[in-house]
Amino acid sequence: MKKRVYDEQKDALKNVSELFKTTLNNTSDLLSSMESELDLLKTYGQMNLVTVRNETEAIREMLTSGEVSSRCLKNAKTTTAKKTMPVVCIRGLNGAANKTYPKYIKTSQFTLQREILCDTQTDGGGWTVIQRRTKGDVFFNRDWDSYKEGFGELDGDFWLGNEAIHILTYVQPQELRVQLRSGGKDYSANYKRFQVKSESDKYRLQLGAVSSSIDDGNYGLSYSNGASFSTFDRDNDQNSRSCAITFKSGWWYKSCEYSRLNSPWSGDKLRHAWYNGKKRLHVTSVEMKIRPVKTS
Ligand SMILES: [Ca+2]
Repeated sequence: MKKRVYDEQKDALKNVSELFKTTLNNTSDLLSSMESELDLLKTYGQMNLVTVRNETEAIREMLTSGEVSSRCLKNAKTTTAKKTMPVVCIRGLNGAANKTYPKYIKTSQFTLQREILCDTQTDGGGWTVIQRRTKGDVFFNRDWDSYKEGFGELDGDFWLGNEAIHILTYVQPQELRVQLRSGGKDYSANYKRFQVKSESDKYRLQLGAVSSSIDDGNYGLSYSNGASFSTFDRDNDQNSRSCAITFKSGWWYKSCEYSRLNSPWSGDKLRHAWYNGKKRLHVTSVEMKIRPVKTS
């Protein structure tokens, strides 16, 4: 009898202790999320200040040079309003609470007026997925406007959209991770900086240094550094023909490419979709994801 009571008390204590541990973990996660958001707000505040300063300077120049017109002022104002702070995926939701969060969660993105997909676990999490090819059920040979707006569903294959990617990479410096599966093996290429310029700059790609076994800085996506985006209806490449028509997909082509991760599925793979300097890899799944560069 005594032993039973003792065991029951022991179990009860154990449960309380477990509960306490979970609560502590959750609180710690919440705190680190809040910390990240504070950092973000701080960065955004500084960026806003810079924007206001630059635009004040531009308006002052217009006024003193006599070039001012109501149209110029209106344009300057529209541009500022568009670049408001996006909500981004938060780092640090993994670790001790690995089981609490699924690998992918959707978050409402108010600036972009859509949901975004967050990868909460890969290398510390905090990634916004901008491209995914895993099923092959979404048509990727689309026109300029489709690539601008984005297409597909977050649960399957999709392209987030060049305008959204531009805004996300304009507001804060971002890093890029390309994850691909080839020949039953997983590879990743991490780029220290990733920015997509505005539509007037043809969504030009700017990449930083890479660390990867499948991109040595000359091949893979690195080759596309500085390239404008092209689609079958907008030939912005450096080839006499249209690379987007040849490879049936929108991409950052030069003349033409060492990566084409939006190309059509052929059976169960994207054939020859990545050149690593030695050979062309067939890709059976790919994800491209970005997150703000750590400031500290
Ligand atoms: Ca061309």
